[in-house]
Amino acid sequence: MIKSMNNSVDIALIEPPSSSFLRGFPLGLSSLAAVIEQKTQYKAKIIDLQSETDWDNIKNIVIDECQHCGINIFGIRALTSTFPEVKKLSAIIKSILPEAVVIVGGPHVSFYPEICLKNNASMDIVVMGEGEETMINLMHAIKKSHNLSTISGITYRTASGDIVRNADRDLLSAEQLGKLSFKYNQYLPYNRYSNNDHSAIMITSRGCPFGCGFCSAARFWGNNTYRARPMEHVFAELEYLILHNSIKRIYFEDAIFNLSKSRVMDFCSGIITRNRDNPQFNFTWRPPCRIDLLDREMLEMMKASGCTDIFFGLETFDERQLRMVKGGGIAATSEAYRRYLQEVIDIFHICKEIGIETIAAMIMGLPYETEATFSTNIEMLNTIRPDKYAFSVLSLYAGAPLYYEYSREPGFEWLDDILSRDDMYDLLFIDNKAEESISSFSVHGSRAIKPRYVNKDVFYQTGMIEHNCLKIASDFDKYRHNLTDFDNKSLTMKNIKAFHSQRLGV
Ligand code: B12
Ligand code: SF4
Repeated sequence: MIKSMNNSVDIALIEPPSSSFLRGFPLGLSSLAAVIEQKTQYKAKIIDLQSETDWDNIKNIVIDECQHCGINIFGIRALTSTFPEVKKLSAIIKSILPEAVVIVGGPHVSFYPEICLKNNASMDIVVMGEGEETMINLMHAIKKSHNLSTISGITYRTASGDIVRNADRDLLSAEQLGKLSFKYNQYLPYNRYSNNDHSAIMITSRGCPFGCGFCSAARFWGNNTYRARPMEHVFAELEYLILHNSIKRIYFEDAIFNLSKSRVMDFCSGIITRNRDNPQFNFTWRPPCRIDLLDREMLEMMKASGCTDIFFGLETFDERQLRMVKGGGIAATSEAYRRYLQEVIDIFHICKEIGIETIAAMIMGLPYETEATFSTNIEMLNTIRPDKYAFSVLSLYAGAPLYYEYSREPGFEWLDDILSRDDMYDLLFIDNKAEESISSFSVHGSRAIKPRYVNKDVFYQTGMIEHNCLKIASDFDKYRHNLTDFDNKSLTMKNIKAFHSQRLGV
């Protein structure tokens, strides 16, 4: 068991290296650091390695923390995309300090904690789901060499090597969320992440009730439940950011921001009133919204309170795909589907009219994808003309309903131990029947499709380029006749690749 050392920092919380070009303020680790310091006598620090690519350097950082700072407890955040780095990092920690305790948490490990520990000897404890309360108990137990058997929310390796999964932990109530500290600036300076626009990210709620097929966040945050922080707590954080940390722009990162109309209206009027009382309380903001829960009144209030743009997860406009993957019954019947499309058109129209920019996020490669579904999407994008758009290729994340559907297929295993990121995409094509034709995925169930080339090089670069969606449509038309084996029945991966290769010149 771990020795208790008299060091000034007791735990290093690490955001691992990330190959994604998206990097941001580690809110989750900050919340853990804050709660550890608020509710225990222990000290935490955050090490952000998101942009670090040099593993010698990373090793030196770990050596420094272990040998010079005397830290012997490490907590690492694991996403699916960063899991290979998490493994490498935990192995390095153990090679330098074999008696270190390595705790992992976050969306990737939470759903399969036993397998994660079984396959990774350098990891000692998995924290499942929401981490704050669990970390408080865990810090006390580790520091005092107590038994871990009574700590809910963890899976751990015993001294004899057994892997034990304890009971899940109850979620924090909305009231408890309202007591969490948000003074994160002491761990990492906001301006390190603010891209010259003096921005910060913030979350006003946890969870979402909709359970869309591709989404793991809804299950991660408590099986499709939703908890909103008390409004006064949200405003206390906003005041801290705007008035005390010179933040001028907020990106809200809630799973769903506009679940309740009255909450959105209260939020907007709260901003307007505070700004009237103190003109320094002035900022612009961008929320993620579900389009079917918006109306003109809300949009006008949002605009009046500084909302400049909205991120819409639209994903697809195809009726069958919407019915299958998008929660909320928006395509439960053909009539509902038609109403939904009209709603989308109306909301985009209102946004344009009142001057809110729109960002449309689409998913490529959902079950039943064909050239026809892709064309439907392009057509609709041409109708609504978002200011920006993003196409991503479907990723299968543990926790997402589609993941479980896929996992019922014969031959499916949780393969992460033997996978590098590259292998993962190959192995998802395990029977390879689906490799060429997206439409054949529907025949074989809801397959994961995330071909290497699409994810790593092509779609990401293309999809996130922010320009008018007409561009992609016209490019598609321009290149499609060059695609020799386009069979007009299915949009093949090969063709998508060819299309984007030509377009990007790669
Ligand atoms: C904000 C956000 C971002 C931001 C900031 C990320 C950051 N560094 O924190 C940006 C835009 C940069 C981003 C980027 C990406 N993101 Co993101 N992001 C989110 C989002 C919307 C909120 C995350 C958040 O801050 N939540 C609030 C905090 C409090 O929660 P948390 O970080 O999860 O931490 C809690 C628990 O997970 C747990 N915990 C987490 N880590 C640890 C570690 C230990 C030791 C312990 C004990 C506990 C613990 O305790 C914390 C407190 O309760 C989530 C969706 C969601 N609503 O959860 C997606 C999400 C996390 N992102 C996701 C993805 C895929 C990505 C990208 C890979 C996207 C891409 N294709 O490039 C990149 C990867 C970036 C990276 N560094 O690796 C997925 C991850 C799915 C998965 N299984 O891996 C999610 C779940 C969204 C989804 N699609 O379902 N993201
Ligand atoms: S995609 Fe959005 S609306 Fe659907 S379950 Fe996830 S967070 Fe909720």
